[in-house]
Amino acid sequence: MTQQHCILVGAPMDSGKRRKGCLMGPDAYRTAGLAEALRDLGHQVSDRGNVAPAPFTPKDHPKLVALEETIAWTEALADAAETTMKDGLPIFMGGDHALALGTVLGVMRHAKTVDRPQFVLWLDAHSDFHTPDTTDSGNLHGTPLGYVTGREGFDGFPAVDTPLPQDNVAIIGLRSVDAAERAALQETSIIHVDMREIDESGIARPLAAFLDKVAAANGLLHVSLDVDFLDPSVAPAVGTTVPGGATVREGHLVMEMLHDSGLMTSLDLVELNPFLDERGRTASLMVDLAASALGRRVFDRPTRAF
Ligand code: 6HN
Ligand code: MN
Ligand code: MN
Ligand code: MN
Repeated sequence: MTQQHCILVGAPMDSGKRRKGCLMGPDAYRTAGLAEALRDLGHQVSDRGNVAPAPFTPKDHPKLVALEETIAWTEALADAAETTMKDGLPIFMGGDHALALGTVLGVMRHAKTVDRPQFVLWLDAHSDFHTPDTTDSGNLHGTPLGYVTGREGFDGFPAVDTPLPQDNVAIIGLRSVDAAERAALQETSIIHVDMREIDESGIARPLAAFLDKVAAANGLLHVSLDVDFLDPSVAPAVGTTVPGGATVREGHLVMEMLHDSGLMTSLDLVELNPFLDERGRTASLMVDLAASALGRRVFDRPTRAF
């Protein structure tokens, strides 16, 4: 197996929604043994500690939650992501999903410097395709895919000079899409796979098609894994649970296929709220999924089976 340099980056960001607790995520991953699990697989692992936002001045806003804090985090995480990409495979330990405003922007900047196309795989119950104008909740963790694909309305955020092409994005696991997101998403060429499609065809088929596309383009692949992609019965530690999510095995299969593809170049682990966990089971499951993405397996397979 190819040895990687896995770089753990803590992103204790909690400003993307009202309910607090995701700031404890990075330490929960450390406690659950993320570094050790990856080292056991033969990888070199460094932990660069936690990113912090530059000082910001909070203002009252009629709708949006913690706008200024979220902008400050976006700037800091974009810088951290761009830098870390030069040195290895960053694993961003969240923190809520608003952290992907920054991490995806940073990996996109890096991709530009190495002249390769960036792709994004979004594993989530939600499409996170809102803009600050369309969100009903005011929670900016529902906006990162809108931001990085160049939707308007992100005043005050770093400019997205070269938006992520819609064709380079796949969302898998959908079962909670707001009306405004659905209307906007249906106008795009973003690949969106809902739970019904997964029930009917299996999760491997749409994922394999997307991975083939990334490989054909010699792309970089950022994977953003939201805890609520998984069914709440196995992953309760998240504020936005939606029943009917991915099973433990569906989660592992995605990760195992990602590993076999050799395509993943960066990973977000987001929305873990340890305050809502049951004896660390969600944190441990997320660590196991990350380990599968980095090569943990029962037996070697000679070839891919589809
Ligand atoms: N997440 N669509 C809802 C909203 O508030 O905009 C939920 C967003 C969930 C965010 O999955 O990271
Ligand atoms: Mn999300
Ligand atoms: Mn979600
Ligand atoms: Mn929404």
